[in-house]
Amino acid sequence: MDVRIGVIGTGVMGADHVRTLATSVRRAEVVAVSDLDQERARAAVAGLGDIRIVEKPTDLVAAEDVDAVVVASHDDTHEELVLACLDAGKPVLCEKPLTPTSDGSLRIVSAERDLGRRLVSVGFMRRYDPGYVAVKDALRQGTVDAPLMLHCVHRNAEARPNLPSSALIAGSAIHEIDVARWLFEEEITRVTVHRPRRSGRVVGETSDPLLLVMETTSGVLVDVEVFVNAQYGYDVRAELVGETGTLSVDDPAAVVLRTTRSRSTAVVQDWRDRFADAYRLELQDWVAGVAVGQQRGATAWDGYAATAVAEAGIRALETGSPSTVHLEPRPSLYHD
Ligand code: ISE
Repeated sequence: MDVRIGVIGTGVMGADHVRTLATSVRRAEVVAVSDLDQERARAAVAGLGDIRIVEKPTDLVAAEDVDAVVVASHDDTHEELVLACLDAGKPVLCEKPLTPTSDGSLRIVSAERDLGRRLVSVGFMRRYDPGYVAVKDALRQGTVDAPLMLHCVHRNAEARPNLPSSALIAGSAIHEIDVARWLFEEEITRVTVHRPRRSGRVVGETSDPLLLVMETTSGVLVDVEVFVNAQYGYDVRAELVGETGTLSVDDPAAVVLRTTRSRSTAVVQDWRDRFADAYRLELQDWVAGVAVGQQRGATAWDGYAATAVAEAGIRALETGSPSTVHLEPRPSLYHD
């Protein structure tokens, strides 16, 4: 039987998920969507068959014909909606960040621990990107021996005027925070944030770019350049340095153009192009897991830990000093 899905939030990511689920994911059926903006909800389901629009998101969670929920609404709404899914005993895939503060994520972790089973997955889709997966596999096989450093680049073409500088950490670098925890299977303990000279292309007060330096439990150093007004396009790369070699992830460009003494590849415009496969594979794995009663992908604990690291980063940004990550003990529900 198909998994009947309700999607809350039909903005950029939510609309993308509705389309991917409805057209490219096996055993998935989108039955309902909900958005504050009814017009936007209607546009998101247009041409995708019989999908109803539910005004109140909590009604969508409670609906009898909804087996599982995708939460892609504003970050501030995540906690209430994920908790409602836990109350209803329904699996939920929540977009990153799980919540804006670590306290909120911890309340979700506690609710899930009390329930005694994992129903929450967090949309850290890079865990499904074929490039990052290949790096993790190679690392596991010992191809470059022990990891020492991870250099990351995270550039967006442009951001909205006056984006809070904290969003570069909580909204963008949080992907690298999750990638580092997932690759090295250990926690990040300390974060330092440097502010290079501000780009003259930034509209408003945003401190852009930023350079984060993070340390893991075993002493691996992870540096992340976040630059959200880089102008030329979307560019996400990483190079892991091991004891005997390096592993790099770059944009998987489809076509190499050779013409009058030049050789070039295109740069994509945003993350939906760059990570289209990752999003599809993430949704496919989530649906396959729901169908057999298993939680897949990043857990609520991963969401909490990433938010706690982002919080330490924001403190480091504000104070100009290194900041220690505070984590509560990990409940046994998340030990595997
Ligand atoms: C956005 O929300 C994402 O998740 C993208 O992957 C990231 O590159 C972008 O900076 C965020 O705003």
